Amino acid sequence: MANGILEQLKNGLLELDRDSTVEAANSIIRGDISVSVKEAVDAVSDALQIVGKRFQDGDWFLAELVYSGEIAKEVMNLLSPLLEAGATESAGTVAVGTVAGDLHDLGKNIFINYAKSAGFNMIDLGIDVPTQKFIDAVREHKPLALGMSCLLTSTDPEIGKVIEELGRQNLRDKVKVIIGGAALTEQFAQAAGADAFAPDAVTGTDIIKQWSVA
Ligand code: B12
Repeated sequence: MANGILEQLKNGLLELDRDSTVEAANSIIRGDISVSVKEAVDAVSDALQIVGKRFQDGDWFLAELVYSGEIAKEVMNLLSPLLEAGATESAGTVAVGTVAGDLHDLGKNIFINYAKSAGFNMIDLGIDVPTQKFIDAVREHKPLALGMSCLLTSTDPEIGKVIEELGRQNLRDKVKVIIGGAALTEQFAQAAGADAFAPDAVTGTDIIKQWSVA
C-alpha cells in the first residue's frame, strides 16, 4: 500500500496527471497510508530526474518540462509543512538563494525545509538572486552559512562571483559557503572556493549541523 501511494505520486508526475499526484500527496498528509514525508519528497525527486532525462533526450519538450515543474511545486508546497513540523530551537541561521539567471527552486526549497526541520532558522533569498543580495544578506543576518543553488551550467560562474565579492567586502571568513544543484560537483565547489558541495538536501543539512556545533 505504501509503495502504491509512492508509485501514484511518481507516476502521476510522469504522466502529467496533476489530480492523481496531488491526491497521492494529500493522502500521505492525511496519514491514510504510513509513508514518511522524506519518502514522498524522494519519490517526487526521482520522478524529476526522469523528467530531466526525457527533456535531455528530446522525448519531452519545454511545455512538458514546465507543466511537470508546476505539478512538482504544488506537491512540494503541500508536503513542506510536514517537514517543518519537527522544528525545535534554532541551531543557527542559514541564508539560501538560487543564483542570478536561474529560476529553479524546487531543490533549494527542499533543502530549506529539511534544514528547518533540523532546527535551523532559514532565510530564503528566492530565485535569480544577484550577487549583492547574497552579500547584503550576510551583512544583515550574519548567518552561519550561505547556501547557493544552481541547476544551469550557464549560471554556475555566478557562484565564484559571489564568493569573490564576499572576499572583496571582507566577509569571506565570517560565513561558510555551501552549494548544491544539478549543475555542480565537489570539484566545482573546490575550484570556486566554496566550503562544501551537497549532492542532496539531507547531506547539506548534515554539513551545516557539523558547522553549527563546531
Ligand atoms: C523542473 C525543472 C525545470 C522547471 C523549474 C521549476 C522550479 N520551480 O524549480 C522549469 C520548467 C521552470 C525549468 C526551466 C528551465 N530548465 Co529546467 N529542469 C527541471 C528539472 C526537470 C528538475 C529540477 C528539479 O527540480 N529537480 C528536483 C530537485 C529536488 O533536485 P535538485 O534541484 O538537484 O535539488 C536537490 C539537490 O541538488 C540539492 N540542492 C539543490 N540546491 C541546493 C542548494 C543548497 C545550498 C544545498 C545544500 C543543496 C541543494 O538538494 C535538493 C534535494 O535533495 C531538471 C532536470 C534535473 N535532472 O535536474 C531540469 C534542468 C535543470 N533544466 C534545464 C534547462 C535547460 C532548463 C531551461 C533552460 C529550459 C529552456 N530551454 O527554457 C529553463 C531555464 C529557466 C531558468 N532561467 O532557470 C537543464 C539544465 C542543463 C544544464 N546543464 O544547464 C536540466 C538539467 C534538464 C536537462 N537534462 O536538460 N526547469
